[in-house]
Amino acid sequence: MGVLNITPDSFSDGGLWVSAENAIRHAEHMVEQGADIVDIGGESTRPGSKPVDAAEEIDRIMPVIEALVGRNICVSVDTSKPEVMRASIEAGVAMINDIKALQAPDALQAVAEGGVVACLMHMQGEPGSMQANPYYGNVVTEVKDFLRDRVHSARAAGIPLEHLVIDPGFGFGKTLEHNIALLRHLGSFLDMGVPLMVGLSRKSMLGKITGGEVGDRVQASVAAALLAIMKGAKIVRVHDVKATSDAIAVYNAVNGQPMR
Ligand code: PT1
Repeated sequence: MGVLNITPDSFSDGGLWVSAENAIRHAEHMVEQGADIVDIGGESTRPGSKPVDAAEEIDRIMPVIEALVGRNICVSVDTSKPEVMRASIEAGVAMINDIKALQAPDALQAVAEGGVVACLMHMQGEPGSMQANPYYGNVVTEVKDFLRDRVHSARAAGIPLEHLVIDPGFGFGKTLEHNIALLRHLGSFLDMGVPLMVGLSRKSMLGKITGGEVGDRVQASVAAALLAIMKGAKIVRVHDVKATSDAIAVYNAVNGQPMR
C-alpha cells in the first residue's frame, strides 16, 4: 500500500502533493513501482496534528479519488469520518482505513452499507495528545483485546469477516518500547482470522533506533516492513514503494512465491 497524503501538513513530504494533479501523478508512479493499493489521506494524523472538518477533507481528496478510481487503481481512504467514508464509497473506493477503528457514530453503518473493506487500527488517545504519556500494563494483550472487540462490533454491524483488516497502530499512543514489543510479538495477532496490516514507514520509532531524520529513514523503513511481512503481515503501508517492493520480491523469490 502506497501512502498518498493530500494534506498541507503531512509529516514526511511537507504537503508536496497538495495539488490534485501532482497527487494523481504520484499515485500512478507508486502503482508502477509495485503498490497494489493507494491509501489517500486528507487529514494528517501524525502525533501533534490538528483535525480538519469533513467538508474540507472531502474537497481535498475527492478529485484524486475520482481520477484514480477512473484509472482502475485500488483506492483506500484514510479517514475516521462517516461523512467522508460515505462520499468515498460512493466514488468507488475499495477500502476504508480508519485509525479510530470505526468507533465514530455511524462509521460501522457506513462501511456495512457500502460493502467495502475496512482496516481497524488501534490508537491510545487522540493524535493531538497521544504521545504525551502512553501507558499500558501489557501493550500486546491490550492492543489485541481492543482489536478483537472492534472485529466483533464490525461483524455485529453486518460487516463480513472477509472485509476486515487489523492494524496495531505503530506510533499511535505508544513509546518506542511499546512499538518494539508490538513488532516483536506481531505473530500473536495472526490468530484472529483477519489479515494484518502495519504502518511503520518513516516513523519516529525508526528515527529513535537509527538516529535518522525523517528524510533518512528509507532503509530502516524497508527493514521494518520486511520484518513485519516475515512475521505475517499481509499489507504494509509505505512511502518508499520501489525500495519496499524490491525487498519483498527477494523474500518471495526465496519462498518460491510469485515475486510481485
Ligand atoms: C498506520 C497509519 C495509518 N499511520 C494505518 N493507517 C499513519 N492503518 C496514518 C511518528 O511517530 O500505521 N496504520 N495512517 C501515520 N501516522 C503516524 C504515526 C505518522 C506516528 C508518524 C508517526 O513519526
